[in-house]
Amino acid sequence: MLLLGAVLLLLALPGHGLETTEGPGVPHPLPKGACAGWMVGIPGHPGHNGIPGRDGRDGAHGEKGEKGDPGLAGLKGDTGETGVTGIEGPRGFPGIPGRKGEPGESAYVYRSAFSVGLETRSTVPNVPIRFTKIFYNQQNHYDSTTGKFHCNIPGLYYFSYHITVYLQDVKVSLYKRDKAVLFTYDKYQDKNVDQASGSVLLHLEKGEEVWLQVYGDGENNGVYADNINDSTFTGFLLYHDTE
Ligand SMILES: [Ca+2]
Repeated sequence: MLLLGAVLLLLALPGHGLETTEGPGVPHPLPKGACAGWMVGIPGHPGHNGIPGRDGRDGAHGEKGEKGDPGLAGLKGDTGETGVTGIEGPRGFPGIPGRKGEPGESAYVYRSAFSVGLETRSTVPNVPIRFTKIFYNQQNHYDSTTGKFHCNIPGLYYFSYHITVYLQDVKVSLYKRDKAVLFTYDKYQDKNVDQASGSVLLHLEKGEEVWLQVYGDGENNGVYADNINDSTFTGFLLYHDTE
């Protein structure tokens, strides 16, 4: 009976209504009748800017850009390997002939030749036969006044003779430096014309002489010549000495 009497007392207190939250720790709200007469306050100053926020995330990839300008030329490269040899070209045109050369000296220096014949049959034994019909004697190494060939160029010489034999036998010799080195004998046949001949190679030193001579004391002196029969004596240098 006592508890029920307390609740009823509370419900009977004015101004409390249903505000059941009221207790000993909660301030008492101002009475409505007292706020109606207060003035509105001055607005406060704006606050300070805040601290900048953190960086945002990376953006999406952009589109591909345009092609750039060409770069500068690079350095010159190394020389390449030698190529394969090509095919030989066609033959060229003939060149202009060169000038005629000067005459050489040795060509004339080493010439020596003669070829002579008998003009009359009057030959004397034991002396050189004088051949005075000159076929060739350009170097004058044969002396027609003595009938002797005079060596001017040391070397090897070729000599030959062809004798017409008439009326008498013939014995002739080729002489070199007063010595007979070659002999030819032909026996005359009556009422005939014979020939006697001989040839030889001789090495001669400068100054040596060669000639043809009737051998003996005149008993075999049938060496003959006339308009249609010749007796000849020939000689020439084959090789000159090289030293
Ligand atoms: Ca004979």
